[in-house]
Amino acid sequence: MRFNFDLQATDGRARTGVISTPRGDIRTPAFMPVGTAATVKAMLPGSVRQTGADILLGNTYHLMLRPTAERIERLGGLHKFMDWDRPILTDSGGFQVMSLAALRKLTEEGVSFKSHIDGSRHMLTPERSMEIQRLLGSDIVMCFDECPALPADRAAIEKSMHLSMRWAARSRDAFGDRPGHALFGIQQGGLEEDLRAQSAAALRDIEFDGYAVGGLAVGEGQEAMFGCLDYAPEQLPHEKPRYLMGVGKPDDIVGAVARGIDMMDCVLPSRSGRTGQVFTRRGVVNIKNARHADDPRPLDEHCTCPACRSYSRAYLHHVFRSQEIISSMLLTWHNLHYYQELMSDMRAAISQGTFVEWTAAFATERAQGDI
Ligand code: PRF
Ligand code: ZN
Repeated sequence: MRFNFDLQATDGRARTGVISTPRGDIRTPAFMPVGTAATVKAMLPGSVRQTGADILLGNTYHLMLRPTAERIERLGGLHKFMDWDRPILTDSGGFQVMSLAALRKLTEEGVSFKSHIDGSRHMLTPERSMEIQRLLGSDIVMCFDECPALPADRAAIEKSMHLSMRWAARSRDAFGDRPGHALFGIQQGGLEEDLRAQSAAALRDIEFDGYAVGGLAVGEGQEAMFGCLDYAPEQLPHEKPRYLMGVGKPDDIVGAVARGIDMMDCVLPSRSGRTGQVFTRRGVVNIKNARHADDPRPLDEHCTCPACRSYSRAYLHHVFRSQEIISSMLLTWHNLHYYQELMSDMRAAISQGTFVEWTAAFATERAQGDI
């Protein structure tokens, strides 16, 4: 069975469809929970699935350092290792090296660095990243790229983009022909429209199964990011999935979908679950706040997640303050459920041709603030 994207409906620039893979379908627009270290923190895989996730994201950088890709391969691959049998997309490692590793050295060949875990020396190249992602058994493999932090001057962004495009060609060659597995290219070019266009042209020439918009949500702010998303997705092939990497807050996600993005990932719902930040249809709630201490109501009376079905705000406040493990479990579940419901609501609105009305209602409800 082949990897395929079936674009089913569009509404303005927003799109809905299905990516089919041998490990199951991915309904788009799709949100991918982050399972960096072979776990979505505080959640069992079956629970992640119950929130509505079709696909998880894993990380080359973390897994190559611990427990190593070779060990995961010996143990039967990442899906078996973590007990998630649906699709997994893996990021290629370059972005995480730049944000987490020490003593990084960037050359034409790749990046050498010291592990943030034990200081050991490693090298990532396009070829090694492809090998690691193959050993893991990743269904959607990302090209090895470099993502400059913004703001950066145009010359630096241009140079980095060209390096990423040479690495994209090497990634394609090293990936080879692997039926049922997909390789996605990653567009770079900062906030420069012409560099984004050059990057898109280079990637289209190489030919990928899907295309990511990289290099955004790196400090430029929402307005600048949306400014770039007004043209960047349109520069990429219409008939292939478009993935915006590392985004974002609920309103970032809605704005990205409105501009033609099909896939996203972000640590925000899971990480916020562990820090007491809760996403609801009426905005963000901090469960630590004393105003919840006596509140018998659920976080969100319409939400059907276990945190809302069975527990009061008072209980969630108590277990958070007491640093009980169940606090991370319940709040992560709620946040992931909220994100997946957001995606399924958008898919339905796009199918029905009511996406503009849906986004207006989304904004109105959030403007009301918490109950
Ligand atoms: N490249 C890769 N991974 C990423 C990014 C990127 O540009 C970003 C940028 N938001 C997040 N994760 N490979
Ligand atoms: Zn809930």
